[in-house]
Amino acid sequence: AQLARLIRRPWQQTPEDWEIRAELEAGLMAQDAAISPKYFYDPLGSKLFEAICELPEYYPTRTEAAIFEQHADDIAAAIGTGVTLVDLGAGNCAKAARLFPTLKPRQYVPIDISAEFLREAVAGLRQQFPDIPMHEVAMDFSAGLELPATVSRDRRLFFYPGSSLGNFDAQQALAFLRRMRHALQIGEAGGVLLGLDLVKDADVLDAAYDDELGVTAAFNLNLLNHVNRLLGTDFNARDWQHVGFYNAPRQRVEMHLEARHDLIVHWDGGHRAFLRGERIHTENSHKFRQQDIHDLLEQAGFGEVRMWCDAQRWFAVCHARV
Ligand code: AVI
Repeated sequence: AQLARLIRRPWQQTPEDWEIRAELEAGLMAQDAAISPKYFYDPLGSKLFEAICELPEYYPTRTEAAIFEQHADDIAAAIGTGVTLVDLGAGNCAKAARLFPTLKPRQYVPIDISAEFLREAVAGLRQQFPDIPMHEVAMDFSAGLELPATVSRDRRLFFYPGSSLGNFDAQQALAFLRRMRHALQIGEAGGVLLGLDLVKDADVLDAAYDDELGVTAAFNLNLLNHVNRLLGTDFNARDWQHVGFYNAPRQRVEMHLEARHDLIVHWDGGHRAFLRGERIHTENSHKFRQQDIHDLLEQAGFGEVRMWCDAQRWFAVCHARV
């Protein structure tokens, strides 16, 4: 069984339960406890993220959509039509769907870790765009970008919007871009289309990640319920509070869950005591300067970088080729 698992391709692999449990356990036992942000996205977490995107304080989704709308022709001209559109972390697929009329992709390949949510989204999209072949892939693409053979290798465009690259640290982001470049070099010349959030006033960032209605708080706290199901922990979300703020020296928004009082979390085979005020680090969301983006893409081996921004320079969309 172990050998069979090793020769399976990434899209055929579901991480074994023990691997997930080991990762979560290591994070909880670390001196500075941490849980990976990929565990936000259970079915409820994916819906809460959709709700975040509707919030007045959460400007990235709206700002990015406006850039795509305002510069649609220019962006399409830079990319060219008929690409194999590989949508990384597709979620509800809405962002890519807005590009269909101008990009006219030859194939749409949405990839997401949240299998059920993805399946539902693509079912709706197939009815709306019956002429575009779609091939959804449920996988954790942060572990590898090897795609099924049925996905065309020609002129792949890796679409990674929403500043999701900012959820990696600098080393991981560079490694991920290099992996994309490597995957693109195998086929006919392709490129990447990224959405990246730019450095701005701390007030704007603090509000975007700690909104008045508490939707981001619910999104963060829901992680504990997901971990309860995955690791069998006995977290009670009511014992924790959401903390989200911009850390200017590190150029990133940080999200944490903070214990409201002294408590002990138990799971099968382990436990961890938390003092009141102690935190579990759940997410970093890095913000970029335009020069950072150029440097990062150059270091990863990409060229012909084009960038489009909104008037306030809050967000950037960029295209680059291998
Ligand atoms: C998915 N990712 C780019 C979002 C972000 O802004 O870092 C996730 C998020 N976390 C809190 N609000 C939104």
